[in-house]
Amino acid sequence: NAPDIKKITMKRVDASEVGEEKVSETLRRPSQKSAEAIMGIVAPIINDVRLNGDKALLSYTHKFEKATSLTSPVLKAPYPQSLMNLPEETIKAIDVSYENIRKFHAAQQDEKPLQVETMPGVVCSRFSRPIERVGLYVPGGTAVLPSTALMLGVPAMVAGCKKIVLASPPRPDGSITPEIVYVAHKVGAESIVLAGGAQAVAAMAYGTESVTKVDKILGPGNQFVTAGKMYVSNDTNAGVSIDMPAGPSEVLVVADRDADPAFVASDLLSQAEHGVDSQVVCIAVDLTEQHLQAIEDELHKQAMALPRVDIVRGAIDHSVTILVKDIDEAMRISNEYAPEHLILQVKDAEKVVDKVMNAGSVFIGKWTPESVGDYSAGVNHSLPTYGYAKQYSGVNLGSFIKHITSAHLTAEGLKNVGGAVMQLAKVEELDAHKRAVSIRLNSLAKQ
Ligand code: HSO
Ligand code: ZN
Repeated sequence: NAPDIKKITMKRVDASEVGEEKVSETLRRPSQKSAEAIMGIVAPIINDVRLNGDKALLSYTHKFEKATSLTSPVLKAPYPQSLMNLPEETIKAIDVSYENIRKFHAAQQDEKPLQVETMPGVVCSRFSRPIERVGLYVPGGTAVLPSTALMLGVPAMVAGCKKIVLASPPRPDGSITPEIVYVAHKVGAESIVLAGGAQAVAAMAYGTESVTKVDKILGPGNQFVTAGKMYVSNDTNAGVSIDMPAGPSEVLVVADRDADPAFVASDLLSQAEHGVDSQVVCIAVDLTEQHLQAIEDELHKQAMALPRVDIVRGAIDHSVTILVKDIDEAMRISNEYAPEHLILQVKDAEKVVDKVMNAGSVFIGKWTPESVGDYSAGVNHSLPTYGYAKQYSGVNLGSFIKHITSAHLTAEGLKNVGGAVMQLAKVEELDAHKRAVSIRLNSLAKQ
């Protein structure tokens, strides 16, 4: 085949020429196959695993992962050292990342239960407890992702979840990459489910003979995993929740005249190499034609040297550079797009953070590539995509805990608040509610 020599370049849209509406139209995410459309495929798989357990789970792994020699769908801790043999540099890198992620998530712990006396003698509190059993999905596919195992496993461990179950599709020989086994070992995961797709989700949602049933399933995945998560979270018989809706990964880079073209290009490409469906946006703030050209040249040059250049081509094909006049306009567009990752390569980047209203995670200044957040800085890389940064947070310590509230009244407290309660119960015509108060107030009156 002749090499693809077409220049790798992003289309340009000048916001002052086309107007706001056209800009938002350009930034509309490619429409996803709706989860409903693939429900028809995943529903029978999920039901099969729910009804037939391990046998069904294994048969899908034989079929979809081609791991036909696999005889047990689960690897239980303690994991043999032979499954975690890794080069020293990789162990060190995992250890450094683990420690930074641990520190940042441990700091998210509530220091002490919150307590407020709303009226004399009426004390309201809130305290947290870990979700007992969590299932963490680590995708297979075009890249091995031990970093995702860290991003999910470390906060689960810090939160104190009693049972951490990892799931990841095995390789055709039935094995799992040693990096993932090592992370499972470090975070204290009780088992690794050797399965992918909706079948892995179903196994964790309902449990099988050898897979532990969990209370919440987290982690990114392809459309089958996502549809599977939605399906089981809607089934009240499963009693399982999920982290957030998922879509393809994306980055938005805001660059002004301070930005280094080579740095900007490298950030755009590090997202583009994730998948052909990745979306990459550059907002150019008052850049000269020469500066824009320099970014484009760098993008092409760096892309051509990448092993995943074909994936990059696919992603860059539907990506865009938007030209704007000033930083306020840039941030208006960014907030409307609500990117999973927002990179600020602008002068006084720290000050611009005040203007960020919607984003999964922000990377501030020229020395902060997104890659550091993907792996080792300490922030989480499981983030809301597809515009869901408008209402969802990324995975954090709170994703693994519940808040429980409590009220504690003294006799004086009940006297103070009882009148309001009885009046509202009267309005709602719920007499038993009213009586639960009056019966006590009467008893107090007799004392
Ligand atoms: N950028 C991806 C996470 C990742 N990058 C994993 C490298 N490995 C989505 O946030
Ligand atoms: Zn990444």
